[in-house]
Amino acid sequence: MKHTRFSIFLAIATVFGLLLGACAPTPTQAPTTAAPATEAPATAAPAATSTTAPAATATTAAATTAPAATSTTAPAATATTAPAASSNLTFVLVPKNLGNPYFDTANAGAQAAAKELGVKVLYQGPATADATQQIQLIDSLIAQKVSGLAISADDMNALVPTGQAAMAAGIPVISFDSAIAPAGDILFINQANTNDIGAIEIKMAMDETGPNGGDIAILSATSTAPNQNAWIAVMKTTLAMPQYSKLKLVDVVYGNDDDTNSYTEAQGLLTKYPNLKVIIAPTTVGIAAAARAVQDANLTGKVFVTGLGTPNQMRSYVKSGVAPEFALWNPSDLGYLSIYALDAIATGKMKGKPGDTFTAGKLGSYTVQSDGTVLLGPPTIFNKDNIDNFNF
Ligand code: RAM
Repeated sequence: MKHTRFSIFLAIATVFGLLLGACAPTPTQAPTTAAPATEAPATAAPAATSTTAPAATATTAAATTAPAATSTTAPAATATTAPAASSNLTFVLVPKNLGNPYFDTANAGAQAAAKELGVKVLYQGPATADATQQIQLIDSLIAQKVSGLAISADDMNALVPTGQAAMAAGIPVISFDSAIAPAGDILFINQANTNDIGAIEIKMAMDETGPNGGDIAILSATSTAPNQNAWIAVMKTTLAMPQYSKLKLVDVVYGNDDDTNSYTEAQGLLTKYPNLKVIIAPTTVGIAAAARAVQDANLTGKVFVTGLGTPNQMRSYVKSGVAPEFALWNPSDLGYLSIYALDAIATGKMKGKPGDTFTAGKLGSYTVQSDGTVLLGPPTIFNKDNIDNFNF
């Protein structure tokens, strides 16, 4: 599937190659805004239109979306502090949402890669982790003829037509962190093996309950988040294994990667399930909010929290015993690797097909796997013994 799709992309890209070269945004032309949340929803291009949008349509879209872009709130400061580019390539790192330290750290790695590669990387995302907002933003970036997109998808399938529209306009699309379905991108930069991430979370929950097990609940991100949903599916399969028969999953709730929502959902779990032993939050936003809720409810030592978090957000909870252990990869490396992969595709160093290899600076060499993914590496488990060795 990816082979065929990419062949089409390449053919179109070749046709528009010179045009793109001539029209590639200079630093001053580069998109300077994000937050499509403030744009009128009516300007959102419907998926069907995006699917077949030729370059000419994209140009038209530029005219219609440009005013909205200039009137929206300024993007993250990083977008304006990107290093001076030595080439005319402008890539955009699109997180699920802005204001999430996890993605800010991914952007720090992306900026380091940009500096090394002599390209410009903008950091623009929706205000909330919402696929409709994310699609509006990406449509605007397509219209502005950016040189490549690295996207953490808010919805696996909803973003396919948008990804296809970008590629039809000669803009390479990769997903990172949270995958677009294969038809909508060239490859996916996966932070760690999906099965490993799901299984580790159940193992950590069992570590926290001890051999007697007990009730556990999951506090996730959004209900459409491709990465969390994949991990939850693995968690459910893992729970069916005999060694976890004493863990009982009583609920799955969604905090939408919003701190306040996540805190409220965690409080709800604590109230609804008096015998709850562990909250597993496979989201850096959710795990920090759940830990705070347990601490505020004076349930430290009675209810434990685990899942995926950043060491800086979780340090105090590890030390107080609210969250004795949790896992994550290095988000900075994820952003760094994503930009190297995108640059390798945009500059023709590789097509991004299974079996293709590329070099990612300090991280070394990577190969695109048969399923169209590039694997960053195994996750790290953090606990009181090692957490002070990490600062992100
Ligand atoms: C949140 C986001 C992100 C996920 C991490 C673990 O920051 O949902 O997509 O990978 O948690």
